[in-house]
Amino acid sequence: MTVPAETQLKARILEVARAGGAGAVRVCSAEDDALTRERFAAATERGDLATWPYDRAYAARAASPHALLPGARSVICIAVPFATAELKNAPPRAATRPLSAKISNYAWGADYHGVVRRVLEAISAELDGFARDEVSRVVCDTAVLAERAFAARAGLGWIGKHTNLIAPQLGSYVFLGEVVTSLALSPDPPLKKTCGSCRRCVVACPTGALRGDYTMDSTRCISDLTQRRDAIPLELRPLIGDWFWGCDLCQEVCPPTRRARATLPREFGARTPQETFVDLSLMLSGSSRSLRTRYRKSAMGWRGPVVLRRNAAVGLGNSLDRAAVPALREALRNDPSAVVRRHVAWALGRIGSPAALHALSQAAVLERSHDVQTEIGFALEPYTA
Ligand code: B12
Ligand code: SF4
Ligand code: SF4
Repeated sequence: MTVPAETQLKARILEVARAGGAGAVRVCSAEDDALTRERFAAATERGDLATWPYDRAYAARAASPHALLPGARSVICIAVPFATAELKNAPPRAATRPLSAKISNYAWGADYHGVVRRVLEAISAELDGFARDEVSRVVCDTAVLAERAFAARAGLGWIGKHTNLIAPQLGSYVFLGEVVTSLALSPDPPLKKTCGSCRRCVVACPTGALRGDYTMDSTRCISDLTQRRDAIPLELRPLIGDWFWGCDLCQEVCPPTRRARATLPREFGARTPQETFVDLSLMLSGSSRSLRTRYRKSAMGWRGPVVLRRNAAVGLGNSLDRAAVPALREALRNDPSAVVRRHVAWALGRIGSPAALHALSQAAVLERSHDVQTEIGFALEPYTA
């Protein structure tokens, strides 16, 4: 490609990306990334990603854009900011809704996948139009690619000790997306930046998931715990605190992210304070059909209604509020999912009021699931010694 043609194409890519909401766009080569392959494989071998179906073969694919598009030569990486300024004049959540829990700000408002994908498809159309052929493939979240690693290679930002990519001026509250293309575009250089001696995120993480060496044990991360499909390990449930979905703590304390927080893209920002938390009793009593309809278009919907009700049970347990007992008692009797009833039993045990213990003792007689019976036993144990 001639230099003027490339300059023109890159200018056009930048234009459509910015028009769609991207805050930064950079390019890197699509060559396999051996360091990423090894780091990714090491993470799977340590067990950091035990809740995900990742292994050494997956790591090799994630480090190779060619696996997505044979003949790939470049990767165009974009960052779409979603930092949302604090909602001004919002009453404190606890004052208005005591039995509620927080949603991580990446899941407020519209599901980001659609928004990021639209920008990527606009870039892809420019590339295909330029080449008069299909020369590109879009990637956001679900395709097998180590997105942070390629974004860092393109100099879109650097990977912080909280493992998120931090983009200069935008911070880490950015979604990433890529267009892999067989066109050869001149690459941008990576940044020469690290976190230096800062360790704020490591200190702020309540579960000890961050090691401080730019790696994390995802199985301890609240974001993972609230998204996994099966039972949440008993010892980690109290550490989830009042998070219902995802967690922002390591990014809230991150200096470059804090500085960038003033950015307010409308597409993701919560429109009302009610979008930033959930009413736990209502969530727990929601039917699968109503929850599916309500959360279909949000980033919280993809794991389905059982996970939402399970998280509600954990939040109610962590509230330690006796007002949660009627909703929990009802769910212990009637929720169709054994996974949900297990967490409900735990929550009642954690609250430990006479009404909560009575509900557990009644359920011990009627419950048919072995797993739920075991949880009821654990929940009653401290009170029967
Ligand atoms: C699985 C997954 C998760 C898992 C595991 C996260 C993890 N850290 O691995 C869980 C559920 C925990 C998770 C949580 C979140 N996620 Co997530 N997640 C993914 C997903 C689908 C795959 C990530 C993956 O492959 N992880 C495996 C690890 C080994 O790979 P990696 O993260 O790329 O790590 C690389 C670097 O850390 C580097 N590395 C390793 N060691 C070292 C050492 C040094 C010195 C250095 C510099 C680098 C380095 O090499 C690794 C291999 O590539 C990606 C989308 C994608 N396809 O990439 C989104 C993605 C990473 N998630 C994203 C987001 C927004 C989140 C949350 C912020 C959501 C929330 N608020 O709850 C949290 C952040 C939690 C956190 N502190 O990381 C964004 C990240 C945006 C950004 N700015 O970085 C992504 C890119 C989705 C997107 N398209 O925007 N996520
Ligand atoms: S998202 Fe929360 S739990 Fe996960 S690493 Fe960050 S602070 Fe820790
Ligand atoms: S809080 Fe500090 S150590 Fe953690 S990612 Fe941000 S700059 Fe890096």
